[in-house]
Amino acid sequence: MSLTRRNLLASALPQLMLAKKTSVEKPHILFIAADDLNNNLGCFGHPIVKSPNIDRIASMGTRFENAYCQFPLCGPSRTSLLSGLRPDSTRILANEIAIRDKRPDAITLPQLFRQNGYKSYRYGKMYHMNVPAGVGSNAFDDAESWDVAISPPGLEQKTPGTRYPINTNRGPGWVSIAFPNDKHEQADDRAADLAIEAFEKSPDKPIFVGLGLVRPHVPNVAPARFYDLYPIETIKAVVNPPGDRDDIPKASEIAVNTRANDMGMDENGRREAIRSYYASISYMDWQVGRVLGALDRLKILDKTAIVFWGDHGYHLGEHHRWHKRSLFEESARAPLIVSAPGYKGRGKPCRSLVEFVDIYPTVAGVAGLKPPSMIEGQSLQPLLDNPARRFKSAAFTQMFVPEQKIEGRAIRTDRYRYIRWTGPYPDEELYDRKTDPKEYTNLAKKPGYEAELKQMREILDRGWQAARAKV
Ligand SMILES: [Ca+2]
Repeated sequence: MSLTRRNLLASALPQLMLAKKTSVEKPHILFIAADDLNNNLGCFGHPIVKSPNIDRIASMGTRFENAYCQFPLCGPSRTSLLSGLRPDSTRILANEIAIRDKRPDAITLPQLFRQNGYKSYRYGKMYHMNVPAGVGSNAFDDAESWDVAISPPGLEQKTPGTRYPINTNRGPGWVSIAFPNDKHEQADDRAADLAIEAFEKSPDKPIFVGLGLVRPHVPNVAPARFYDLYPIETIKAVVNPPGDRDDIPKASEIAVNTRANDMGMDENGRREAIRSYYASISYMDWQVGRVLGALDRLKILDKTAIVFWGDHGYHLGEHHRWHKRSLFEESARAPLIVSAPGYKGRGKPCRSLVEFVDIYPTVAGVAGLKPPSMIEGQSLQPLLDNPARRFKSAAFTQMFVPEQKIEGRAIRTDRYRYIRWTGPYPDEELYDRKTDPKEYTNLAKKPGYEAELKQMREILDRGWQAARAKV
């Protein structure tokens, strides 16, 4: 009898303790954005990029292997994910437009937290900020989102150091600089310091901290020790098959803003550009690590929900592109990692299709907040518990070129990527990712794919509502 009771106690006790330990009703929110970051991170399987701190967030939470931004450009993507509204609803289809200009009625994610007793902080780039020219400026920010908002300045392309030849004349931002020490002269340094100070001042009362890092956006400025992680002889340039661009629609090439011919870089320049992008990723990751270290030191890591995202992907030579603004996988897909106290899918990948509009209801949900009915995403909380669960049947990404009124709309299903271009150069693209994961062969230009095209057109026409997850 007593033995049974002891066994019962012994088996129940750890579970009770676990339940108590992990049920944080009102967690701190650490909401980290990186700029122009694609999925070239260790935790997403990159063979050489070193990102130990972001990998640590992934080990505590769920990394979304198939997360898609709604618009592959800073301003439209950020206003969409921060408002929970798709670009068709924000009507922000270009940079340099503030959310209130188009949607004064929006309740942004940090604003929702403010309405529910949280103090919200923004350090660095959350909404659109031109980099490098606008670093330090508050233009296009949203006053209603933050109690405290600081855009630290930085030396950016004026940083003294070794300049590597990336061999391009694309403007002052396109430089690669290794500086000799860790002197605090970059915007991200100060932004991370301020985030740390915010947690130090409020360890017990939960706060929402938006940390907006501007790397790995060009200029690729980083301490030399991060360049040293990537000896140039280990860097391989992308090799595209001959004629790859022959079946890419004209609208698609215009949308990437003429940066589709390797930006004039020779192979050495391309390798240097890749290397400096990787060095910038590791430098940005180091800033993330400084903030995680503060959460460790303050003993609040297990009371903090951490969301890490890049605003859209980025081409490093695929299809000869060095840019975003593309509806190919490398530009539409972006990193998303969510770690929140109390969920079971810790350290696991989630391969289900998710969209950046889903970030809003997820972050609100892990803090027990109810999002406004206008938002257009779905909470990923079921996937934080069970990453193997199926979610959406398609993810939607769109693009717009105001000058020529070119509109592109892409869907990603489990198997295919389908893109429709309308405007002066109407066209279609279809890629079978099962047989062509690099999206080199546009099947819309080949006979024999009528059934697949019909199906994809229907999914695009039915829209995101029909692709929603059944939860
Ligand atoms: Ca091609």
